[in-house]
Amino acid sequence: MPETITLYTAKICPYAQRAELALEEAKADYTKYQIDLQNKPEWYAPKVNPASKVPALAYGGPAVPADQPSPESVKLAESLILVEFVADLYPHAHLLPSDPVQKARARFFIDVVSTKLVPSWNTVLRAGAPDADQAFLSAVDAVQSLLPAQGYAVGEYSIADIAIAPFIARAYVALGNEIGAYEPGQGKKLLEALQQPRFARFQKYWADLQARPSFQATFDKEYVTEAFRKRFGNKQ
Ligand SMILES: N[C@@H](CCC(=O)N[C@@H](CS)C(=O)NCC(=O)O)C(=O)O
Repeated sequence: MPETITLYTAKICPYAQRAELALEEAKADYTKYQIDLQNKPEWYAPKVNPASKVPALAYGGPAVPADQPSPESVKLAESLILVEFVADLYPHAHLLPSDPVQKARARFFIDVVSTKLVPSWNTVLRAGAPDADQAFLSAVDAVQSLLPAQGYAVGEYSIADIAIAPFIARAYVALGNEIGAYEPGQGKKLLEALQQPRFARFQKYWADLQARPSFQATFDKEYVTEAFRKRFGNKQ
């Protein structure tokens, strides 16, 4: 029986949503504590995560309020590590495929998300570059090429789907609202590009990810839209 779990999270953060998705999928009993990233509590870095980032998780130790973390609980960080930790704690949720080939495929898919999709999306959102749109579309293409004919990233829902869903969700919010480091109008153009028939399999995959109750329980679209507008909105 797993010990007490407190997740330090923030609704805006795609990495934090990964940890939430894993806990929801596992139907874990846990406490969620929102960290205001613009005004972090002074105890957060010294007592929970020295990197001062979300997500972080406190595991075990005595029952204490989330804002008074105990030195006796284990503190863990890094979204993908937390997702695998939750998968290990709750094997009945089958988040980590038991078949070695499927497990390797799930991890390979995550590698493509980490090395292609996330960096290219961050360039569209934060930095801008002449070929940013094309790089993002080619990352989506790379993801799509790994998808089986139907189902999730490796068939059954897994850590691979948890790794990607929060980033696709925020990409749609940002592009649909013209939020990002690009000229106004480019967001809609990129969305239209994603609607092309060549991305039909990706579109179906995204629909399947959104339909998941765990996704609905962990993605506050209105909140993320407003938070993104404030943080990454076009200044012109
Ligand atoms: N590699 C980390 C990245 C986590 C991360 O960058 N979180 C951001 C929010 S999305 C954060 O907490 N940044 C610290 C800050 O904003 O001060 C992970 O996968 O968990």
